[in-house]
Amino acid sequence: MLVRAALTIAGSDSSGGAGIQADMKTMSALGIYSCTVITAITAQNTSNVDYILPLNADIIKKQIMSILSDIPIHAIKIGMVYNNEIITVISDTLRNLKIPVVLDPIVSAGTGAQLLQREFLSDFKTKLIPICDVVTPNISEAEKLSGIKIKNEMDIKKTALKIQKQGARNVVIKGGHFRNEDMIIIDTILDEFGKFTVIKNPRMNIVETHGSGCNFSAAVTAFVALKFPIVNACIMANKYVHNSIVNTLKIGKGIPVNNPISTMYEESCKYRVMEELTNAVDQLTNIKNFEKLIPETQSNIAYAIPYAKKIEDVAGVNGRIVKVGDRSIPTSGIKFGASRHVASSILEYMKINQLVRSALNIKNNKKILDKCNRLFRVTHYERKLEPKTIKNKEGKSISWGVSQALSKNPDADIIYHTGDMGKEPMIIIFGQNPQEVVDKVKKILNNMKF
Ligand code: PXL
Repeated sequence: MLVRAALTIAGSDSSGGAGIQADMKTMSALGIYSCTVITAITAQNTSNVDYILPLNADIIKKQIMSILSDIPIHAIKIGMVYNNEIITVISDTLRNLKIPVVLDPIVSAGTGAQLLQREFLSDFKTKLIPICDVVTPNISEAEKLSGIKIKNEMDIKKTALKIQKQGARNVVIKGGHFRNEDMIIIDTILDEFGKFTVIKNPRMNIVETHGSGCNFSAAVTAFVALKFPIVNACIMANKYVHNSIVNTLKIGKGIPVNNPISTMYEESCKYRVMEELTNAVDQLTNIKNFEKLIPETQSNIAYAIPYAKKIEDVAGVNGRIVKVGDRSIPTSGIKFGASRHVASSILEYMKINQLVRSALNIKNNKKILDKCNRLFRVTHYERKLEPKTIKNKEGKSISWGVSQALSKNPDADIIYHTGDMGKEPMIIIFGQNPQEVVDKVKKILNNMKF
């Protein structure tokens, strides 16, 4: 396999969320092979940086030379540099290379510690900014580099122009820390032709995520290594990091950690979910007498990706599995977000057991329910007892019912209700995957006489 490689020159973060560790995850997730040069070792967790050990110039230079003498590197990222010795050796070693350089001007950690000693800011500006193709400061880093206090969007543009004058070809100022009234985050790119591009994202309800800056500059580096022009690389990296912030992880006691693997993980899970569900629908519709279990409102079978949070994370038959004479057929293919009711019941079940990710609704009559009671762990809820406030909220009835039923038996295979005015009685069969659900259907039918 032909893979393009990039190099990150950065600090090690023992908590795994930022620095070298974030860069490797991000680049790998974007299909880039990552080589690493470690500049400093930090002892830190999600609350504090406890210790910093900067490495000496000699070992930093040796790491860079080892890699460059062997592996074709298509882009280089510079992260934490800490002191003048490190700044100087990187600048001297990279100065005459023809490889694009992305510079993340890291001054301090999200948890507060100084990651560039204050007295070396001017060395940083004179030795590293002129050798980079793009520099990616956040608002406070941009203020420190430029000496401008940023109060509005005009100031952001002024600041970008000033940093460009210091020698950076392109400048991206990340607006995540910039407070404006309309809850929009603005990232501003100033390219080498003097053109501004503004990227807007809705602000999320997250104050700080550990590693998002590293993920962004690593993603820009990966896209540059893939030969995208800098502005496109920044736009793509912005989208990528936005999704990794949406999926942020509360892994320790301190600030949440950015999750750059999440996009790739979700996509690979979606593929497997589609395959397993398609196979289950094939099996179901070929089971003799399955149509006898299909209710008036028809059936659907659904399957959620791990850690599913919303209806769109759950796949189902686009339409329903319908009874046609003595056969059952799916009206259409499998689609994410296609099922509302069955998907809501899975999402509710997953709140108490993340492993139960599949379900199917079938008809509820005495004969079928008796078999279920004999064969499985069954619980139920009364739709008639549903509070009015919930009834009035579109899509909330099922969640309410499933949580009521599971409070009586949190290990149930089956949840049923006996209906209400205009609501058909229903049975929902749950399982960890669609195959388990299909096997439960087979068991019910094998025990029934027709
Ligand atoms: O997010 C900036 C950063 C970069 N590099 C290292 C870090 C941090 C933040 O904590 O620890 C090594």
